[in-house]
Amino acid sequence: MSILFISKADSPTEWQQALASLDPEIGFQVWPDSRKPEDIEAALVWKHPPGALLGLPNLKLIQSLGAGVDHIFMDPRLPKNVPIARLVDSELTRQMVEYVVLAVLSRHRRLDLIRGAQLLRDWQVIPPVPISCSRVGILGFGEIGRATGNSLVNLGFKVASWTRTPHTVGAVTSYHGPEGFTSLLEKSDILICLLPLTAKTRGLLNAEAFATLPTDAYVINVARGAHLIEQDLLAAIDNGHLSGAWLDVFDAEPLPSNHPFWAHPKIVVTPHLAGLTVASSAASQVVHNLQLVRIGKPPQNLVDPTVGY
Ligand code: OXD
Repeated sequence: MSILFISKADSPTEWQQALASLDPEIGFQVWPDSRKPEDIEAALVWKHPPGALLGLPNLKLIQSLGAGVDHIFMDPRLPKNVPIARLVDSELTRQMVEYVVLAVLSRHRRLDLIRGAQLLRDWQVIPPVPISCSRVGILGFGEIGRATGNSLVNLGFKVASWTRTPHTVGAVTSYHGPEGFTSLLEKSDILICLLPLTAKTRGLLNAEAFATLPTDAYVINVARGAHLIEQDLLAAIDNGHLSGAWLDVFDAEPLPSNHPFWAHPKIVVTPHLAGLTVASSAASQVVHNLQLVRIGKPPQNLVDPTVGY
């Protein structure tokens, strides 16, 4: 029995080796060269072509190769009643935390101003502001949000989080629902988006949300480009309300070369690299999920298709 691998972004060789080192019995087929559809028990996917998961009579698991699963729901012809699992991996989480902490600290210590002064050969001392003056708001508080929140709290930041439904968290103030969203925005000098992309979160970072943020606030988006209305962000930065943004995800990826974000002095652009799945770390979860679905149990990190994550 085998796993079907569909991804242009991940290495099939690394995945095949990582899976074989854990269970040499697992066969491995790479789309579109898969020859034995009846052997396929699990599909390991990142942005698979619509319809590619049909015609697999023994498919028991659709496993995302990333933390997000919005790419799976973009397929209007998904097979019915096959469980879908998110990837929750300690290495991926660690990379995301590193990236967000980098962006938050760069903003907090005003690396943009320091670099600007360097380019002018200007020995300008930009004094650090007290860490308590940089209030951080995190939208989305799953595995990655919690780990990020804890790291920022440990550094001394005042952190709040927002989720769709109520949640309790130790040192982090929590908000939920539409009113909580406004309350969190009003108190976020640095706003981090780590939300899953669903019909309810698409376009949430829009002109109204930006206007609710305090003057001079900074936006970090490491979730999906479609959470944010790009023109609204540009307007809020260019009219001086927001001080800038740090973006890893975009509406169109790769970001077109003529896009205004590339050369904007107040926007940092990185090419969707905040967290990249490492096969040797994540493969054990895939094998474990395969074992679970084989005995009729739900996989770990099961997605609820009614909410989309
Ligand atoms: C993911 C991503 O979902 O890298 O893991 O965007």
